[in-house]
Amino acid sequence: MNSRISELLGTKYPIIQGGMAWVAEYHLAAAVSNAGGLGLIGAASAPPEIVREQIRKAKELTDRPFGVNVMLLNPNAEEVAQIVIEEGVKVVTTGAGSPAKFIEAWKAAGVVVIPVVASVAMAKMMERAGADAVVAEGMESGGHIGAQTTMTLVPQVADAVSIPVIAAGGIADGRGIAASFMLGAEGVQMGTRFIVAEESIVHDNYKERVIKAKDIDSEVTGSSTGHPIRVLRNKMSREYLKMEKDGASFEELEQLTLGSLRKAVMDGDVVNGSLMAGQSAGMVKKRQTCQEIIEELVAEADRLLAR
Ligand code: TUI
Repeated sequence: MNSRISELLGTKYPIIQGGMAWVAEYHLAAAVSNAGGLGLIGAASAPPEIVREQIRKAKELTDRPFGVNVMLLNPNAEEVAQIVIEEGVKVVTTGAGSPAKFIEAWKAAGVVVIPVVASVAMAKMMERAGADAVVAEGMESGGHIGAQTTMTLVPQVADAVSIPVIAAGGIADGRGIAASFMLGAEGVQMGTRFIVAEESIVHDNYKERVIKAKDIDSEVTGSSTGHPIRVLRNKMSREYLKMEKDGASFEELEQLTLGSLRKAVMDGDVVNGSLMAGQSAGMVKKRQTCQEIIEELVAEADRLLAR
């Protein structure tokens, strides 16, 4: 599994933990980095000073490299982009838009820049703008998604760019990692499997819902708003989809989901909260420490790749 990605990241393994909103806080990020992967703090819509605090706390828990995911729909993204530089963060990933205007400053500060892309066009644009690698994320992922599947997106992106490609979306075990390498990726990013990690601060109810999830429990809300979000089915998602079908406005839909991810992650409200998770939830069967997860992934992928 050695690749350009582990070299670029300065990690033992080319495995990145997704920068999930509310879920990817410093305990999880540090645990993944200590286990040999790259942990990420998900800045999501957090106030910039909270992101700074999260970075400082992660530094207390690990000497290994970790990163920050900058969510570009966040009105404070510019401030977060600056904090990442001030705090000497090694790696930045971005989501839900184009980070083009930040890349020059990040590169000048020596930050490794890895945009998440959902199309070949975006991957090429990011390579031209100076990105070090891209995460090609398929629509199997949880949260905000594009329209292509991992199986088709990864090889097309790998053919289109010379920088290394990291596969994401639908990967939750060593088989997914081995398959990603076969598709031309040199690393993987995984979110859903880490939701249930022992070090993850996610409420037990949410973790149990992920563990109990079946293959068909995943659905996509928000397609009508231009911001499709993959979640596990519950009362909230059913209400949302019904309102969408009945032609609800963007504002009405926003009102319904306001604070709903926080409700699920922090309060364990798995009925009215938003349970973001990927299609791989059906493959996530048990709680483990990040060390156990990563060791299992690596052993399984190595065995398959050696065959
Ligand atoms: O960013 C994600 N996943 C996320 S962000 C998030 S927080 C959120 N909450 C409410 C509404 C919206 C977001 C939850 N999950 N994944 C990375 C990702 N990026 N997936 C797809 C994309 C993407 C899409 C379009 C990247 C670039 C892009 O470019 C369009 C353009 O031309 O700007």
